[in-house]
Amino acid sequence: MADIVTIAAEPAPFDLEPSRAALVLIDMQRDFLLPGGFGETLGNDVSQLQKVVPPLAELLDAARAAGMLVIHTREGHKPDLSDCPPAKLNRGEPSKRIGDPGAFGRILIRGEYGHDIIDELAPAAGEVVIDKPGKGAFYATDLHTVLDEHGITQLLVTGVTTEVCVHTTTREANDRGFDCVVVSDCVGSYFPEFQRVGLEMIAAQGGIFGWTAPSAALIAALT
Ligand code: TIU
Repeated sequence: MADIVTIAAEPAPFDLEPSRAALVLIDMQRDFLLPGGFGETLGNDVSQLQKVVPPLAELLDAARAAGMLVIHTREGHKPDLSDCPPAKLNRGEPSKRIGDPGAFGRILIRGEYGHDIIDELAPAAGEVVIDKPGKGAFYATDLHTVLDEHGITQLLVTGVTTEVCVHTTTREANDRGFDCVVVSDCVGSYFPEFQRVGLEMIAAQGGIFGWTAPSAALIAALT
């Protein structure tokens, strides 16, 4: 692996150190991307997220070929919902709630088909999968320990949704001392306006909690 590669990023160039960087794919689950899952029960147009899949599959290939650590996360809960606080379970007026039967099994429940990652981005043998009950990937998980064990200091953050789980995870990671590059075409939102502003918020104020860069810049650096 190359030592350090400088990539074009916002708000400033980013010195990528592939041996100390992990590719993080957040919640690329059927329940968020396919009709009938959690995203749709919240009233969202799930087709908005599909455009993330091709560039993210390419970036995943490049990261694997470069030998980078790859980490997948899944948002979801135990079948008895004991790890789902009422504040989350009862929020809003969804057509169905977490744990209800959906098109792909019980919604956001671990072990159900809909809770798992889409086929195009299925974890390879040996890749880390973090099951998380919250929006952030650090809350109630061993993600920080895993990153420390691998000597990781930089995260390439991808997945869905930009303004919810991607933002929460990136903000938490920044507070925990990780340098985060959010990959602009590999994160997706149900709301185009939130996608645009969500990316701008990261790089604003001199990169207040991270950098943003397109996947092409990262793939070029890794290959
Ligand atoms: N609803 C929404 O935008 N997102 C979530 O509920 N979870 C994630 O972002 N993964």
